[in-house]
Order: sequence, then C-alpha cells, then structure tokens
Amino acid sequence: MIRRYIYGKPFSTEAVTETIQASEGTPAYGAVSLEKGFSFTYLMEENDIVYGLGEANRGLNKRGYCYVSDCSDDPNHTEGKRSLYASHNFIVIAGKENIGFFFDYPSVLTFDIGYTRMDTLTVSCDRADLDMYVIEGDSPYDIVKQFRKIIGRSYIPPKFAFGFGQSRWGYKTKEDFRKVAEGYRENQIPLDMIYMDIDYMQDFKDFTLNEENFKDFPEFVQEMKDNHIRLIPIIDAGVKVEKGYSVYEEGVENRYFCQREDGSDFVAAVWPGDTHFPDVLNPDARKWFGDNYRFLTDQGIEGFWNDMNEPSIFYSTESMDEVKALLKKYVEEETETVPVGELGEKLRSLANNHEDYKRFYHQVNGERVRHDQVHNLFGYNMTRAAGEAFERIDPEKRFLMFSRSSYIGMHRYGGIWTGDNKSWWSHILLNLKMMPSLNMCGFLYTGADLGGFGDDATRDLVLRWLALGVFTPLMRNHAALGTREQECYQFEKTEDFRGIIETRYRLVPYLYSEYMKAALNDDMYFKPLAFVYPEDSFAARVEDQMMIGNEIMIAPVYTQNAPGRYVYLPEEMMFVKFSKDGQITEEILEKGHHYVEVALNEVPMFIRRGKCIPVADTAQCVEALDTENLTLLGYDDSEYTLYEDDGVHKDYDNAKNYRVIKK
Ligand code: MIG
Repeated sequence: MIRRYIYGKPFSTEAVTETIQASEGTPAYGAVSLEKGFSFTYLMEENDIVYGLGEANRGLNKRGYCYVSDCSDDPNHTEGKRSLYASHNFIVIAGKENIGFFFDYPSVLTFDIGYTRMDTLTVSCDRADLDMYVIEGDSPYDIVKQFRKIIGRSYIPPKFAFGFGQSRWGYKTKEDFRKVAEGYRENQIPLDMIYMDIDYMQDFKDFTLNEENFKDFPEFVQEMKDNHIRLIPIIDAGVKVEKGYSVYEEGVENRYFCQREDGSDFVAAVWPGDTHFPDVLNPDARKWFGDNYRFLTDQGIEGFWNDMNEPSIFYSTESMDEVKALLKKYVEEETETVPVGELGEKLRSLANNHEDYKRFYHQVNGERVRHDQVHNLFGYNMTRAAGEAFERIDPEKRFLMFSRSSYIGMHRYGGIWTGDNKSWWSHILLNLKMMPSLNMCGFLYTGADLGGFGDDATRDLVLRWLALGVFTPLMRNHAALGTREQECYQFEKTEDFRGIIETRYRLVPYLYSEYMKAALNDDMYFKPLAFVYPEDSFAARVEDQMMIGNEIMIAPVYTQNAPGRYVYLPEEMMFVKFSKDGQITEEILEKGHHYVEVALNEVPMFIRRGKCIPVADTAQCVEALDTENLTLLGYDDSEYTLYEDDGVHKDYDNAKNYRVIKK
C-alpha cells in the first residue's frame, strides 16, 4: 500500500512514473512539522534496522549516523563524510513495523538516523515543497519491491557490459590503448572494454577527439572491435567556452546553457577551463545535448560514462573574483604577513561552493528555477539526455551508459559507478555494503573502481577486490592519474589474475540471467541476507555477506593478509571455490559459523541448499562464451531457469528467452 502526501509545490522530478493520487491528512507513521521548512520525525524501536539511501556512506543498516543528500564531487570517502555523488532518498524501516519512505525532493535533504538521539529518525529540509511517499508492506523486501514498481523498470545494458573492463586516467594515444589490449590478450586475461578517460578529447571538449592522436577514429574503433574490445569514452558535464567550437556555439545561440540571473551564461571552471553547463532540465536543451552523443555513436561507439555531473565546479568567475579581490587587498595594503588562515579558507571554499549553486538557473517548461533548488537532479538529467538520445539513434539497440551523479529516476536510463574510492581495504567492504542499497533504489547496473581509484594499489588488494568484482554487474578496474599502475598484467604471476577474471566469464550466463530477472521483475540482484532469511535474527545483522540472485551467497575476503574469513550460513550451503587452472572445489557446510580459507587466487561463493547454477567454459570475451554447453554446479536433482537473449536488442518479454536446465 503506497500513499502520497504533497507538501507545498514540489518540483516534478519524474522519479516516480506511476500516477499515485494524493492522500488527505497526515501520514499514519511519525510526525510531520512544517514550522521550519519540512521535518519528519519517527521514533525507532531499539531493534529497528534502517535500510536504503542507495549510494551512501557507512553500513547497510544506516542507523547511528547522519547522511545528507547533496550530490558532491568529493574524492575522499572517509567515514565522516555525509554526502557522496548521489541522492537516493528512499529508506525502509524494518522491525515490529515495516515501513518505507521516499522523500521526493531535489535539494539538500538531511537524514539524521539516530545520530542526534539514538531512537529518533529525523528527515528534514529547508523548503516544505516535496512529495512524501509512505509504503506499507509485509517485510522490508516487499516494501522495496512495491517502491521499485512505481519508479519504473531499471536500465538494461548490452550483454558485453557484463565482461571485464580496464580503465585508467591517463591513457592518451592509440598506442596506450593498444598496449592495454595487448597486455590482456597476450596474457590471455579476458577483456571486453577499455575506457577512454578525458585525455581522448581535444582540450577536454565534449564530443571531440584529440586531432593528433585519434586520426581515423572509426578505423581504430573497428580495429579494437575486431579484437572483441569496445572503447567506452567519458563525457563531462561542462562544455568548454571556446569561439568556433560547434557545441559551444550551438548552445550559446539556442540558449541551451544554464544562465545567471541577468541572462548571461554561467561560467564554471572545470577540466577544459571555463565551461557552460548544458541545461539538461530543459527538455529542448536535453534533446540537443543528447543528440551530440551521435558524434561518437556514428563512429562505432556503443557505450559511455558520464562524469563531473553533480555538477562539479572547480571555481566560478564570481568566486575567483573574490579570491582576486583578497589578493589585491593584500597587495594594496602591503600586508606583510599574508593571513594564511583567511587565504587558505578562501581557496579551499572555491570548489563545489554552495554559493555558486545560487548563481545559475534552469528553464523548466517556461519557469525559471534556481540551481540550488534542484541541484540533485543534474547528473540524472544529463544521463537521461543520453538515454533518450539512444532511443532516437537506434531504438532497437542497447547502449552501455553509467553515470557518477544520480537521483532516483536515473536508474531507468543508466547505471552508476561509485566514484573516486581509494586503494584501501575498507573500501572493498564499503563497495559490498553499497550494492544492495543501490538495488533498493533501482540501480542494478553498478560497481566500484576495482583496485581503488586514488592511492597506490597492491597486488593482494587488487586480487581480493576483483574476487568481489566478479559478482558486480559493472566489473571495471580503474585508477587515477599518478597512482601505481594496476592493470592485471602489471603484477607478478598474472595467471592469478587470469584465473579470477576467467571465473567471471564462466559465471556470466548465470549473472546475466539473474540480472535480467531482477530488472524485468523490478527485483533486486544483490540482497541483504535478511531479505531471504527473515526469520533468522543473526542473519539480519550480517553486513559483509550478500545474496546474489536466487541461488548464491557471497562472502568476499576484505582484510589485508587474511588467509580467509569467518562466514555465517543461515542454512546448509555448498561452499564453492574457483581455483587456479579452472579447478572447482565443492564442500557442503552446515548451517552456522565457519572459518573458510580462501587463497589470493581463488573466488569463493556459496550455493543455497537444493539449488544449482550454470557455469560456462571460460572465454576471452562475452561474445565467445558457449552458452549452449553449460555445466550445472550445485545440488543434485536441482534445476535452474536460465534467461538468455541476444544481449543486443530489446526482445525482453519473449517466453523463448527462458529455458530450464536440470542437474
Ligand atoms: O576530477 O576524468 O570520478 O573516474 O578518472 C577528476 C578524470 C575527474 C573523476 C572521475 C574519475 C576520472 C576523473 N574524473
């Protein structure tokens, strides 16, 4: 049962696709106050668990901290951070009372979940203009499924996107990309994608190619495709201000960029220097921006990643003027000792300053809306621009698309990656905990930068992280400029890396099948144990093991130098390890606590009692997988319903896509 309460004049985010009539009166749970902005308070029972918030910091159970929906480009995901790149305002309280809440509000929204007072949940924002959805259900899982039904079907990528991808900020030339392709092919480590970061562009201009390095680009795209590798370029939010650059000229001429109050185009400095932001909340501008992706699809490109779309601002003309004024003051006053505190603070406040969000506007169906009031919708609508354009470019075909910033609703147009993590052991665990939360909010095609983006990776960390990445739909190794090289072939004994990536490919038929079932049924691919074993109070507290699909549980090793880990089995399961040379070991383990040993080159997983999964022979790319000859791994006398389609087109609802295989 879903009720909708309307406060003030909400901005239409289009997060919810189903029409739900407004309810009269006040919600039957908690208390709403409109005295100062909007505030909702709910008294939690001691044992209540709070799920949700999608891409957010800390645990699967969000209780005990404070989180702020305020899309931010902040590459330091330390425990104290309250905002990451996304805003996913859906929570579920699980306890005596099971109840879900979605606060459809596109600006800063605070979730104090037992932070100020242990037993109090407070959700608040400055303006009382929002839709609040209240969802009653039998269980938290049931509530999630109801919510997923009203926000529309999740994005479905092409099947090649279930292969492994390599990325690194700093690849510049064709030779750089060829080196990566060779590094993988020569070591026979499977690979389907290489990502192109900002250096492929000419002066960081969207929808351009570096003129010197990428002559004859379509031929290069084809050369890679002949090697079964797809190039996936990045697109940034800011469009460079440069006379004669057609994207800039068209945007200015048609007034498609975000403007200041006085009507001039707002200038934000990002990688290209001064840029304008395409007003992706304006349907005409959105269409125009999306059509620009044709520049690359026309040359054979089939996938993209959208970056810097919080949108990230290094500084604005206005904020830099303030710095200049300060420096001028020191010079004019002949200040002997520059107050480093004052200057430092000014400089640190330049990037992503909320004052800048008040300096530009969007045109939405004839109305002017100041950016700060809809800040959390930018990444969503940039990705929507691309998604809607793909429908026009080739309506039959699926494109790979994922974004850094997002809001609920964007899950219909693309997936997400979780941004600039670090090569830290703790970030493997954060990666794992985020996945089910993202699924609750509709984001199924997700993954983190495997091996870690910032800081230097180590061989053991990359192996352990990849062994988790085997199970995330988006499996991509990515690293920042200046960090230690972490492509799989950079380390000793590459066969260990080969073994892990080969395991991913052996599991693709299963993982793809489970992904598709989740997407087509508005279900989850990653689930907390509690959603599958609701009667088991111990399972409810486990946060470092997850269920995937209907058949398996994973328990990755995320501790440095650990030879294995403790694991809790809510029922008897088959413990499976994929080891080197394609060996598979199986062992039945009883319900309860175990310590399982897992070597660095092994991928562990558990098959639920009475179930089995299909496993393929490995291959160098997704296309080469033989899905006709699958072996079944798991319990005798079980069966599995495999979903399979051509992985390219959209014939999802065809009964022929399902086949039952018996063990
Ligand atoms: O300010 O394009 O999160 O994946 O490599 C950094 C360079 C900009 C941030 C992205 C990261 C990407 C990087 N970008």
